[in-house]
Amino acid sequence: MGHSAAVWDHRASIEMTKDWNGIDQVVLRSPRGASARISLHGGQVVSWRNDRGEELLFTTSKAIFKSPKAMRGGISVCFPQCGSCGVLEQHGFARNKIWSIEDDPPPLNQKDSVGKSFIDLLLKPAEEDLKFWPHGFEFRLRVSLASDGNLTLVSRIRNVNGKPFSFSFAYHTHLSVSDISEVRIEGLETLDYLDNLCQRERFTEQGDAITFESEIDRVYLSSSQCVAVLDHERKRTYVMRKRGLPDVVVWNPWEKKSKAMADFGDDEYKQMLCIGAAAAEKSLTLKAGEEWMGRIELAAVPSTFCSDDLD
Ligand code: TA6
Repeated sequence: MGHSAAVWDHRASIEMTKDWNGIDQVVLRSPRGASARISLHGGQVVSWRNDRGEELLFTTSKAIFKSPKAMRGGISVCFPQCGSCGVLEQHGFARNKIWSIEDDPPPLNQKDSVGKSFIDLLLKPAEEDLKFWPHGFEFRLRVSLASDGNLTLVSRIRNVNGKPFSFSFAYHTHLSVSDISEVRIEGLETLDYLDNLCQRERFTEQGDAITFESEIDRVYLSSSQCVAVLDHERKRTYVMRKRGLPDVVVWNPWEKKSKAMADFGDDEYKQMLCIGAAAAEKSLTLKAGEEWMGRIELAAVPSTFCSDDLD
């Protein structure tokens, strides 16, 4: 398998491996020992570890690693829709497809290359996708790991069709938390949100921070570029910085729904928070030849981090 010139420079920190279905996975490593594992199934980040080897992403113990369904956990890419609508599968087909490694992607910002180990993935529509979603696109996903262990995902979606098309998008990020009752999110307070548990009715967030005591399934609208998830018990704060993605999905199924999901442990909702940078409320439109970019950078820092640090 070939690698682009930039990847080649970082070759020592990239390994190829396979999962138990024989699907390729790419493992990125930082010099200090942080790592990220990316599956070609869905372009899904299935593991992200800090330099102490601690797993930062949640994966259900009941995961069904079977094509074409995406495994529940990690970071999954929702495209061409976030949610369920029309004939397309829930959260779109991108997460259920086998991606390829791209040898020579169009150049990206230096910030997303220099000093990082990274991999470039590519998804193009298959014949069967065109039956349900008849739009020519090229979806490039770069996943990179910086020397400090920060993880960045950059998605570039190009319209290679003659006609415009619209889509919605999300990075569904399943964070590993100590106990959901001990977690709070800062950076979404005072925002309007659509409540998926109330037919997407619009409400305004009243609390100082978002805390959890029951099922939640919301899309917070037009947030700032930085959102923090504070895990008191682990003394860890996840910081998510986003670009091109106005909204934030917040989901936890809580007890009853957990029990109803075949691929989720009954009590696993306690250890999981799904938070997703998204373009969900308003769809995005690309004219012929246009490209859209959506980026997230995730950091896991000690909880001495202060919410004043949010930009
Ligand atoms: O964005 C939240 C949500 O759409 C929830 O409604 C919930 O169903 C979740 O995503 C998981 O979806 P999935 O298709 O992965 O089971």
